[in-house]
Amino acid sequence: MTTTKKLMTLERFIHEQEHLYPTATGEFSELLHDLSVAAKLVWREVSKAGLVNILGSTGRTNASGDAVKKLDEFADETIYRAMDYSGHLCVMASEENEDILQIPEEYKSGGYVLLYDPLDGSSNIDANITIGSIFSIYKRVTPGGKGKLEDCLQQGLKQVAAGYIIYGSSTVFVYSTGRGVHGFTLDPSVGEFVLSNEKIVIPQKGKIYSMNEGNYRNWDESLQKYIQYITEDDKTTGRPYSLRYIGTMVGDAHRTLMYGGIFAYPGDKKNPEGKLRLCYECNPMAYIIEQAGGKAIDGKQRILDIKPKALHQHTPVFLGSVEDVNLCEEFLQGKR
Ligand code: AHM
Ligand code: MG
Repeated sequence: MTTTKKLMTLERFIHEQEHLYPTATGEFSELLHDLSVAAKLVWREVSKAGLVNILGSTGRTNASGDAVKKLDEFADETIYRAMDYSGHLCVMASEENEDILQIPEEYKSGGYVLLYDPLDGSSNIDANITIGSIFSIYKRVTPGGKGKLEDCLQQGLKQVAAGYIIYGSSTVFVYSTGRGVHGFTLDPSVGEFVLSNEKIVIPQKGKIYSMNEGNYRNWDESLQKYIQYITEDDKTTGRPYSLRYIGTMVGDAHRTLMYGGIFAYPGDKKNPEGKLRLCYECNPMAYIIEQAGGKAIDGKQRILDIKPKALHQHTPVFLGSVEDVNLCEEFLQGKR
């Protein structure tokens, strides 16, 4: 035997990480394992979407008023069904459902809470463009029995884990349990996620901005000034920035995590709270970005400090490299 390099699957990594938490019961590891199974089932369906009659709208709208695609429904049900039986969760909530999702009567209720966006970027499905699933795990705050809305409406800083699965040119499972951010790429030939990016660190500053500039006219003047500034020519400060926008938060945030820069979905004159949901999209992404050494704010405060009032609440979001978010914040607060 000549090599000592570990073949690090997600399974093994989770198992080895467990030893870092002396009080760990293994419950939490099982949750992450079940999520990875759900991710593979969703990936399998996403990757053959063009082959079977699963594309297109069902004609219904979800709790946030968006058209629901069939793959959204599949992902929503698959994640719920992969997670409902373990006895570790007391309640779930999904972007596709108005109310909290109870654990079926026949299964035990546990100490954790799962919030998820089953298929983010659904408007991109028909064009074969990157989509993803996002998740957030909290400890329950109610004493026992069935979980309640209160368990789901916790500040993002209370997350004990968060992550996403990006179905792109390859499928990558990215997660954090508060000790850095790690990425695992799916090897489809064996159906295993293998460690590809250990301890991901976001660059301090990037050269890319990512926001739907079609909304420019409705943005606040302070944000328009920021865009004018970063698109000016000045090589000494790394300007102009390049614009990249997929329209799938998972994809845009993942690129920002890997390459640095800023991703934002601001509020505007039509939608002061923006489009993205605090509990399903912004909190988990803010957790990942902070864990990787970046920053995530709503323009006035840290995303993770916001106390949610409703499951489907929206919030403006600006996240990415510390220097880029700091600069944007200075503009937003009228300091530049
Ligand atoms: P959804 O597909 O889960 O409904 O998420 C909303 C998506 C985000 O992924 C993305 O950042 C945003 O909507 C894009 O919105 P827009 O088309 O207004 O730029
Ligand atoms: Mg979404």
